[in-house]
Amino acid sequence: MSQTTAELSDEQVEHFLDKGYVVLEGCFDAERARPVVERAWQRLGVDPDDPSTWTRPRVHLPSEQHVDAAEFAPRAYRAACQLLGGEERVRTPWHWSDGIIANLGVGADRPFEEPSAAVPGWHKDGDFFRHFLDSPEQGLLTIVLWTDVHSRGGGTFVATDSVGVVARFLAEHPEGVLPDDLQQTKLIRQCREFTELTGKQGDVVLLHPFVLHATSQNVLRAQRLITNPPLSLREPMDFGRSDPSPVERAVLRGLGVDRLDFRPTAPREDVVPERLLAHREGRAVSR
Ligand SMILES: O=C(O)CCC(=O)C(=O)O
Ligand SMILES: [Fe+2]
Repeated sequence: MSQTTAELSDEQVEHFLDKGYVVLEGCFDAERARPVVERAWQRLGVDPDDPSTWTRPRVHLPSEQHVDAAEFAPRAYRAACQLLGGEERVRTPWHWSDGIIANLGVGADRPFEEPSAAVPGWHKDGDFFRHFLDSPEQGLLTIVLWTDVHSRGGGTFVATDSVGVVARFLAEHPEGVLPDDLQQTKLIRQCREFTELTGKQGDVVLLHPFVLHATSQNVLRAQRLITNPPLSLREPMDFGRSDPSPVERAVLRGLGVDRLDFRPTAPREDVVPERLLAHREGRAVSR
């Protein structure tokens, strides 16, 4: 990618390589967010200003409408393309849907637990495919903040040293790993650094697809609406090319090598998760 189109500074790219994520502040304003947020509250069927109506602590709404991120949040779009090695490597358009994930008080009935390997729910995203080290389906993990997200108010927990852990696991399994087999505590127990992602409405967090993360408690019972619009690659990652993307470089760094000739030993495969079956029928998922 040429210098003139680089959205992220060298420092931001280094933060992504080191911690597995980068936060882009103010990618869209309140006015643009309003219709999406108002519709989300309607579809949730609750009064945003009256937490006594929030009977389901966690709801994942199906996607009904979408916008093109390139138009809606061009800085986030450019930054995502940069991390993936350029727009030509990305499956476009990048649709941002209204498949809102609401955390309206998960675990509000018990004291807040700081992020650590001991909290439940750590996972790598991508419940819809067999995972290989070079998988193209989940090019980046992304978090769009549709409301402010406060500390102890449902900010997603992330393990900031998980990219290397997951990279080593996938490198040891060239036959691929099914989604359920990736959600094991064995991986999170190898991680030592954890953080809570907070921010303002309009912020967008771009994360390495190998970052382990977990839903946190929202003991404040604050409004917390996010989406995770996935972004995929046109081709599998290539760890042998002369100009690896920051996402590819993070994998190489995690494995402690400069280049790698990786080849899957089993076919790529789609998996249909219960979440997708429910969403195809227009049902929200609470869990
Ligand atoms: O709700 C959150 O904070 C995280 C959600 C998540 O990681 C997921 O649904 O895959
Ligand atoms: Fe996730």
